[in-house]
Amino acid sequence: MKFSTVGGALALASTALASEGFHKYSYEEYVVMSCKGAVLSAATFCEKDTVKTYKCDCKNKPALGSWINCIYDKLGENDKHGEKIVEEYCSEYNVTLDSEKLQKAYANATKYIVDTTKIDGFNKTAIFDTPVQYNKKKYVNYYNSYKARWGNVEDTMYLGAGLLGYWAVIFLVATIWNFLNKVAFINKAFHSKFVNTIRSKLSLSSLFANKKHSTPIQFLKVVGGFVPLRIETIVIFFYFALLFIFSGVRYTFVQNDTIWKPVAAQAARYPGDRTGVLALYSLQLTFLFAGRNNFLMWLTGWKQSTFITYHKWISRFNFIMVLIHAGSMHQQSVGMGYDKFVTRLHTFWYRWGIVAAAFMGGLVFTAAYQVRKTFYEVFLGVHIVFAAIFLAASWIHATQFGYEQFTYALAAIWCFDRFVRILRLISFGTQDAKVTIISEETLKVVIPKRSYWKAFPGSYGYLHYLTPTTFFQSHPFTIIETSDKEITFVTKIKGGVTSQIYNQLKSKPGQTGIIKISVEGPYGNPTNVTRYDTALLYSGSTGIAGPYSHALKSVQSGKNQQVKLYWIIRHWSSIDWFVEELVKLKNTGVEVIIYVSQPDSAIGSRFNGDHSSSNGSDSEQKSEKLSSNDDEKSGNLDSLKKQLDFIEFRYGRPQINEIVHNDFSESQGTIGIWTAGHNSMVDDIRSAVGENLNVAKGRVDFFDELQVW
Ligand SMILES: Cc1cc2nc3c(=O)[nH]c(=O)nc-3n(C[C@H](O)[C@H](O)[C@H](O)COP(=O)(O)OP(=O)(O)OC[C@H]3O[C@@H](n4cnc5c(N)ncnc54)[C@H](O)[C@@H]3O)c2cc1C
Ligand SMILES: NC(=O)c1ccc[n+]([C@@H]2O[C@H](COP(=O)([O-])OP(=O)(O)OC[C@H]3O[C@@H](n4cnc5c(N)ncnc54)[C@H](OP(=O)(O)O)[C@@H]3O)[C@@H](O)[C@H]2O)c1
Ligand SMILES: *[C@@H]1O[C@H](CO)[C@@H](O)[C@H](O)[C@H]1NC(C)=O
Ligand SMILES: *[C@@H]1O[C@H](CO)[C@@H](O)[C@H](O)[C@H]1NC(C)=O
Ligand SMILES: *[C@@H]1O[C@H](CO)[C@@H](O)[C@H](O)[C@H]1NC(C)=O
Ligand SMILES: *[C@@H]1O[C@H](CO)[C@@H](O)[C@H](O)[C@H]1NC(C)=O
Ligand SMILES: *[C@H]1O[C@H](CO)[C@@H](O)[C@H](O)[C@H]1NC(C)=O
Repeated sequence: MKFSTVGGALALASTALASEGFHKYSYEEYVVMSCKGAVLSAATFCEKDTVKTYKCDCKNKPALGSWINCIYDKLGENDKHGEKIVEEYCSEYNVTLDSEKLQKAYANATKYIVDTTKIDGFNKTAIFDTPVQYNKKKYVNYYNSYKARWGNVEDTMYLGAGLLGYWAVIFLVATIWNFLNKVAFINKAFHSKFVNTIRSKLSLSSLFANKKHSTPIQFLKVVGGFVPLRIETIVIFFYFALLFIFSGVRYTFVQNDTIWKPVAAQAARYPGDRTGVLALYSLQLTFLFAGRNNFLMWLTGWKQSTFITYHKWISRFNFIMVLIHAGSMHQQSVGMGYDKFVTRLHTFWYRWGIVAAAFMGGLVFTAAYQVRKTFYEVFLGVHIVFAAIFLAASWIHATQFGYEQFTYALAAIWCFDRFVRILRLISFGTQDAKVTIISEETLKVVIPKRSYWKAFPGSYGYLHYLTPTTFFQSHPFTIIETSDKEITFVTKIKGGVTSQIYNQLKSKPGQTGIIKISVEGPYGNPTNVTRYDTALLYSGSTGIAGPYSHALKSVQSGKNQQVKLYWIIRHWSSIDWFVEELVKLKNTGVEVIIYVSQPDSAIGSRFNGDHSSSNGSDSEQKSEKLSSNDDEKSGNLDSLKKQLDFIEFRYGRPQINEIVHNDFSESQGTIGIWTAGHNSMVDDIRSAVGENLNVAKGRVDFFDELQVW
């Protein structure tokens, strides 16, 4: 058989596959297909007959007789399953056959059948008109070749399902744990030395001893990123191992392959098919984990940043898979001759495959930490556009081979997330928010809300400032719900949208403005502060939002529990933007401790002599006045402390390990810890919690509410 025939067969095979989608071949179907080839190797009955078309076999009597003779020989006479397949194949050519007709054809064929090998000088390519015995050696070649090719595809489907199964098991365990934990406080039992050791070495631990998880690592100021927790690393590692193993096992190579004669073409094709389809499976996870409304967050209680971590790593592995796929397929094309490669290069599906791979590479590299850190919005825009192009390109490419269902699923996952996001925005509606710059470092955003829209402590929402230049951006901030009628965000002024709003407001009277906004939320997993005998809330800067909400919840619930709220700030003036909230904790059981790491800093305008004008337009003049006079400052400081006499002030940066150790040893019963703040502070707390588990008298649950991605 010539290359062109192989190529034609291949093209037809892919078209056949495309029209059918994934097709599981039965033993009988392999026999039916192989018999066709084995008969064609013995004699020719029609002009232009090929091994992949069945027109001749369905319409030409001796051809049909020879074919069914082979099939019955392999499957036994009157095998119904084999007959069904023949009937199916022939119905495509509008030839209606049934069991009776086939048996008749068989009976007649056996009367006249000849063995062409016994005919001297038999011309195999000349049209012949008597039924023939099939070529037994060729039958084996055909059978093995089909089996290797389609068996690999079938294996790939199972292996792909296995990849998803790996995650399914993890999610199942996580879900059961999450719900047991919510229904009954089973965790109480888990406070033995053994469990604590596992927790501190495994589930609570950062990957390396440097404690870094929320704090990015960086090499040479160019390469960098966030390091997964140790437990996350294990999950990722085993996934990688599975991909590695699944890409490398269960290949059979066939001597005298009838589909791809050159060994290189065959050897490259199997891994090519394998990695391509495994990537399609794996991509489902990539798309699912990237969303804000991923139902697995709700089931497992894991936070969004955990899923983003997995999203990143799975995507990196996928890119490697796609590179192997592309390389193998290129190798296979070239292996079948340079012409074949050129022909393929001119097909739309080959080209869209290249486009998909290129944009996938673009996605991985433009998502590098340096890009996200410096140009978050650019990264996001590029990520969305590239992902859309990638999806379209892989859709077109996969459709050619009947794998388009995978891309439907990807599109559905993405659209669903967007749809829910829109619903959430509609449910919040647009509101006039009062936005105030306080202490030149924070925007305080107070937003009226409808009463049916309810947040919970620790929840966050994506804020849209509906101004012409910013409406399309959405940034996550932690929700403080102090009453049924409004929510508050305290947002640190950084380089992006927060500084745009800052610039709009800084010259306004009182540095305040009314801005139309919308909020997409609430997101996050509710945690129950009242469930613990002791609640330890460690926060820094604007990270106070979550821990404060938990403290407030504890107060409102009236539960008699020990609550300690730490707030670590750099300057005295930071108190200005949170004082109204803090005052709500006065005369409650909540112990509030504020660390001011730069105690020499100036007092904010709020406590700067004239207490009445906290929101006056003259605040700027006041801040100039601040540090001018030490005596005045100490007077103001005294007055600040007097007004906030329920708060304990401590100077300097705290020793995190020390506070955690002391708090654990002083507290009774079960402990819940919530934390958000500076990245390195949160990393220190995580490590301190792990180290001190045995110091605590009861079970300790740790809720790291800082999310970075
Ligand atoms: C769940 C969650 C809750 C948060 N709660 C608060 C809070 O209560 N108060 C507060 O001050 N900050 C909070 N943040 C951080 C806040 O989202 C970013 O500081 C803010 O998006 C920066 O906006 P920007 O345009 O001014 O920043 P830029 O100067 O453009 O970026 C600064 C950094 O913020 C991060 N960032 C920017 N945009 C996003 C985004 N859309 N999603 C995730 N990260 C982003 C990037 O790492 C970037 O390097 C929270 C973050 C998360 C993920
Ligand atoms: N859920 C969330 O994901 C979420 C919620 C709210 C806020 N945030 C983000 O969290 C961040 C808040 O922190 P920030 O960056 O604005 O903080 P910051 O002002 O830089 O630091 C706050 C205080 O923490 C101290 N501190 C920092 N690291 C410490 C450590 N390892 N041990 C002890 N003290 C330490 C600092 O002391 P020094 O002065 O000595 O450095 C400073 O007093 C913001 O970036 C905000 O956007 C995220
Ligand atoms: C079979 O019949 C259908 C309907 O009559 C027709 O559309 C189709 O083209 C036919 N196929 C072949 C291969 O003749
Ligand atoms: C075999 O048959 C084909 C087609 O009829 C013809 O072109 C070819 O010359 C024949 N070969 C021999 C050796 O007779
Ligand atoms: C039986 O086979 C012979 C030889 O191919 C053919 O001439 C004849 O028409 C066939 N008869 C029937 C009923 O199919
Ligand atoms: C929180 O825990 C307390 C004490 O175990 C319980 O009474 C309360 O119902 C819980 N609240 C929620 C919302 O689960
Ligand atoms: C803010 O200033 C206005 C007038 O400028 C005043 O009416 C209002 O009471 C002040 N608010 C607070 C909280 O001081």
